[in-house]
Parts: sequence; structure tokens; C-alpha cells
Amino acid sequence: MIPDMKVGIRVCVLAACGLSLAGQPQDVNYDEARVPAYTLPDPLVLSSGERVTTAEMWIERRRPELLRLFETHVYGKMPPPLKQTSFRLRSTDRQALGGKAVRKLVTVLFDGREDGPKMDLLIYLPVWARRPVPVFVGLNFQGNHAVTSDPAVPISPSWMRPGKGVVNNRATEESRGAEASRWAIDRILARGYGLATAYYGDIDPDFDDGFQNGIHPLFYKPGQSRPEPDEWGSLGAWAWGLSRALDYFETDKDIDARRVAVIGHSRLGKTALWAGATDTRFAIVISNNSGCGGAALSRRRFGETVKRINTAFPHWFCDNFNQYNDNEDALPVDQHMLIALMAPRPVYVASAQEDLWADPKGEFLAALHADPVYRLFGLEGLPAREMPPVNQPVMGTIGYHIRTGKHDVTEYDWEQYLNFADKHDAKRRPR
Ligand code: GTR
Repeated sequence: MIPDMKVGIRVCVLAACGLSLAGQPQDVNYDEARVPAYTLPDPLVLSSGERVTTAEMWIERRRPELLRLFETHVYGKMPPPLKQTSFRLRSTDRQALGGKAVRKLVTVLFDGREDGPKMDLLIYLPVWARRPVPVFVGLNFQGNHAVTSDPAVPISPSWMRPGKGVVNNRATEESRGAEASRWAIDRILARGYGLATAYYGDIDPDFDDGFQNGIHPLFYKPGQSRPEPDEWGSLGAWAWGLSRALDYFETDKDIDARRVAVIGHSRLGKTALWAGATDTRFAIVISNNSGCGGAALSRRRFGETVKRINTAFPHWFCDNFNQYNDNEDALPVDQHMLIALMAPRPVYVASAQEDLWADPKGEFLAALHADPVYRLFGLEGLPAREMPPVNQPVMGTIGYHIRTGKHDVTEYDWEQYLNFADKHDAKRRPR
């Protein structure tokens, strides 16, 4: 079946279920009074019942246990890197963006073949900064050419969901810069950071095709044709791709691979969190409006729920996650434990006031209930007990803000992420 037909069919299925195109149902709970009573699992109690009392116990015993639970029940296990993966530096321009940036175009050949699955990385580094520079890395929704109006960035040849400047699921010149408002490139460069991004569909196109395209088939055992119930879906694949970008950074002398912040918005915010949990090389982890299956507590069942997300996007999580549709209390984890998996590294959770679908309060509470794990490390954790007012960020080793406005990434969000990165790396900030 061709991708366009599948998307068409999914739209019909969603309509039949009473869902809107965005997957948002009519009967969704946005009423705090209707949030059911729930008990969160304690991040600091081992499955044996033993209490975690030291940072060593967390690292050696509880963290691996929790990671395994998230793999088995939520995101699926991801495979180790492939030995065949190779990197091709396609071009370097030291006078890009009007002389402000070094621009590199790099291709990650996942299985080492030019005609195999591959991911194009677009990297901008501030020309003036002392090398190696710290970078933010995040996947984009519409192709690298959509994050900037820079005409030297090739139009992505990959499959695209319908959108501005997309014709027959292929991007055209009309889509150049279409996503630029979400990537504060000038601001990032002016603050001495680099930005690296790749199109998420290069890793796995975002539609349910039974995992025949993208990188999953590279890992099938003989006779296997789709991931096992406890193996990765698309979110796992996207997170895995982010780790491959980090592998590349480790080979690039202009980039400080020890100072990489992984960031993502919405489904790619869920992805950034899972990447940060599975790959501790990411120094800072940032979740922008990631919602259900990201920073929001599943047990609150406010806005998007486990059943809704698994129905609208059956390819995102592992098949085992379906067991928790309308059954959130049976989950052995909740999303505060995902935030806690970043400890002791800095992690930032951001919400938007009008983004009720993502449950801002549930996102805040996950950050709050991760705090005891940070305290175990003698760190500040989240310096708030109540949800802060809008546009008043709180920043400890856990950061949080809720800004005015909609589901989006804005200059305001970036300003906070840059402040947070500075705060946690003040001593080694570039000139
Ligand atoms: C919505 C989905 C959310 C969020 C969002 C996005 O339709 O229900 O979980 O991921 O898409 O990624 O834009």
C-alpha cells in the first residue's frame, strides 16, 4: 500500500471514531474535578520493596530496573548501534547565514550504503565561538530546509506528511522555512551555541506501515517482519537516530559532544525524553509540550490518554503499551520516572497554557515527582512545590515553565532553554 493511501485510510478511521484530524476527540476530559484519584509508583522503591537511599543505589539498581520497565511496557527495546553506520561530510561553509555561521551538511548512512536508510544532518555553529562549541540537537517535522530560509540547504527528498509546500508527500521549494519560527537559530548562535537538526522521517516515516520502511527492517532477525511486542516503535527509532547524531558529534572537532542538549517538541519532545533516558551522553534534556507518553503523567487521564494515543498513532510505542489502554493504574511506571531517569543531568519540561491536550499540570507534576531522585544526588531538583504562574520559569537541576499561548515552540521557550543551558554550564561557556 502506498503511504498516501494509508494516511487517507487513517483519516477515515479517525473520523469513524469521532476524532478530529489532529487525533483530538470530542469527549476528552479537560476538567480537573474529573481527574480520577490515583497513586503514583514511587521512583525510590525497588521492585523488591527495598528503599533506595543513596545515589549509588539509584544508579546501580533502581535506574536499570526502571529503564527496563519503560522499554518493556512503553517505548520498546532499541538495538545497539550498527557497526556499518558511517558519516559523510557533504559540505562545510564557514560564511553561512550572512557570515554568522559555519554550516555543515552531514549524512548518516545507517547501514553504510548510500542507497540504504540515511539521515541528513544540518549543523550551524557560531563563527565567533571558541571551539569545540556546545550544541542543541533536535529532530524537525518538515525537513531540514524547513527550519531555515538558507537557500543552500537542500529540499528534503524524503516522504512528508501533507502540509505547506508539500505535493504528493514530497517537499517543494514552497516549504523552505515553513518551520523556521520554531528554531530560534539567530538567538542560539548569538548565545554561543550550535544547532543540529535532522528530519524525523529520515529515520522512520511517521505513518503506520507495519514497520517496513525506515530503520526497523535493518534489525529484523531471519523470519521477523515487525518488531516484537516489547521492541521499539517509531518513537524508539527516532530516539535511536538522535543517538547516531551524537555519535557523529563525537567525530567532529568543532562540536563539544560532552555538551549536547537534546530537545524536541510534542511527539519529538517524547522522543527527546526517551533519547535522554536511553543515552546518558546527552548532557541536558529538554521537553517542549511533549504531553501524553512524554512528560505528562498518564494516570491523570487529562487531555490525551494512553488509549487515544495508541489508537491514533499505533506505531509510536511498543505493542505492549496497548495493555494500558483505559488501564493506566496497571502501568508499572508513570512519566515522573522517565524524568527521573535523567538524574543527575539537568532536565527541562515546558508547557503551554492553551495546550490542554498535553496536560500542562500533568507535565508539571511529573517534573515535581522526579525531584526526590535529584535530592538523592544532593541537587536542587525542582525549586517549586506548586505550579508556577505563566511566564515565570523555575530552574533548578529540573526546570519548568508554562508560557502563555498554544502548542508550539517559541522564541520565549528558546530563551529559557538557553538560560538553562548557561546556568548548567557557566564555567565553560564560550566567549
Ligand atoms: C498530536 C498527538 C500528541 C502530540 C502531537 C504532535 O496529534 O496527539 O501526542 O504528539 O500530535 O506531535 O504534534
